[in-house]
Amino acid sequence: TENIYDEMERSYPPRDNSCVIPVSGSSQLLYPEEHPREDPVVMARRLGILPGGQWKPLNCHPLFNVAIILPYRNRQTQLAIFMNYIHPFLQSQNLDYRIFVIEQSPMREFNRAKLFNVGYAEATKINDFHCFIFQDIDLIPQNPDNIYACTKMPRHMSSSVNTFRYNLPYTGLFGGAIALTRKQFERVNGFSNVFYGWGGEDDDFYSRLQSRGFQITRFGPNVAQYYMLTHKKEPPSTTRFANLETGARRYDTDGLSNLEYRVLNHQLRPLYSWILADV
Ligand code: NGS
Repeated sequence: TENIYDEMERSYPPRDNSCVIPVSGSSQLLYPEEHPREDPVVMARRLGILPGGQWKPLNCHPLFNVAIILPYRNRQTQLAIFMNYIHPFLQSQNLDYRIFVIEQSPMREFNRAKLFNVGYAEATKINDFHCFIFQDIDLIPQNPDNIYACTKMPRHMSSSVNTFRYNLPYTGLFGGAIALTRKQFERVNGFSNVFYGWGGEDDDFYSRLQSRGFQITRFGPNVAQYYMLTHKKEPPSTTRFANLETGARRYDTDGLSNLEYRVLNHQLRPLYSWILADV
């Protein structure tokens, strides 16, 4: 696991008293059920989390500055389980982080990719984040060595999920949880905005990366283990294949470059920054 550290793209230059990321090398998996649920206000106070779900270590200089972007609609229990679990997990890695939940207003079909773009745009207004984790709230990282920070290459983080019996279903899968630096994300113009409904947006994003010459990286299957919280499957969108086929024409014009949305509401909640957006 020591070479994982060499693959990381630091947000801050190393200096005296830089934080270290403890690498356990342990294969002991964590499960969300084993984390006793705590009231969010109590947890924030106990762990020193600032309003809006921000934290950084105070006894050393963090090496990584990370925004975690979570698209959301209608999954209250999963959100609570995720937050209860993820803060101690991130703190154990000594990251300087902030969590954003981007909720889509009820009007249209869910657009995961566009919500990622919105989260990126809103986070960037607040702070000069160096690294972005884009991920679903139903995915729980099970190995504390799965560092929630960026690598030199865009990284597919959730390559080993329990529902696939910890196997990668196909090489080009770039869904679930991914990590990109601000530079990498800007280079591909973010995600496409046209993928309403389930499926395809992650495949389109993978093609964007390939078209710009990016190699992607993954940590080993024992490090990249995730536990998926169960829910019923969404019906796949009927337009996803057509959007994928014509995707390449839109890489430069569809994404961060033409992003339009309305923020309907926002709050600094104890464990995360909440943004309600009409997309
Ligand atoms: C592909 C989807 C992806 C999706 C992946 C895994 O078929 O968006 O399955 O889905 N692509 C298309 O529909 C074109 S999963 O089995 O995790 O539900 O991420």
